[in-house]
Amino acid sequence: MSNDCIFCKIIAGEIPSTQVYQDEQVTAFRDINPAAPTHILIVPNKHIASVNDLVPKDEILVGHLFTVARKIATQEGIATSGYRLIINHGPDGGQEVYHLHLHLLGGQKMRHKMG
Ligand code: DGP
Repeated sequence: MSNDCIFCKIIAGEIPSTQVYQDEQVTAFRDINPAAPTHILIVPNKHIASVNDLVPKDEILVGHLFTVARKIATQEGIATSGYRLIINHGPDGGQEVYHLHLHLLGGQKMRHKMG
């Protein structure tokens, strides 16, 4: 846990969130500023600042983020209609919170392909 990380505090329950899933490796909660009817952030429970901080031993954890995303998409009823998974990295990628997170967006047709 990083003491000055907002997502670490959410994972620990020190800051409230609308949690939709948690297991030993990851936590998922609704984005405070949703960009789509379903907008959920899936985050590793251990503090990893960004994609650049991943090491080979994190590969199973990163794969788990995706299988949890698929599970939550089913729970949310958007698995068939479709959804978008996004990881922003660094200033040009638009990363605002430096705790690795996978955005799960759905419930509407996404307007932009990229950029
Ligand atoms: P990114 O730009 O990829 O770093 O996305 C960060 C997201 O985190 C952004 O969509 C808003 C969300 N967010 C920031 N602070 C909080 C918070 O305190 N609670 C929740 N639920 N979401 C937050």
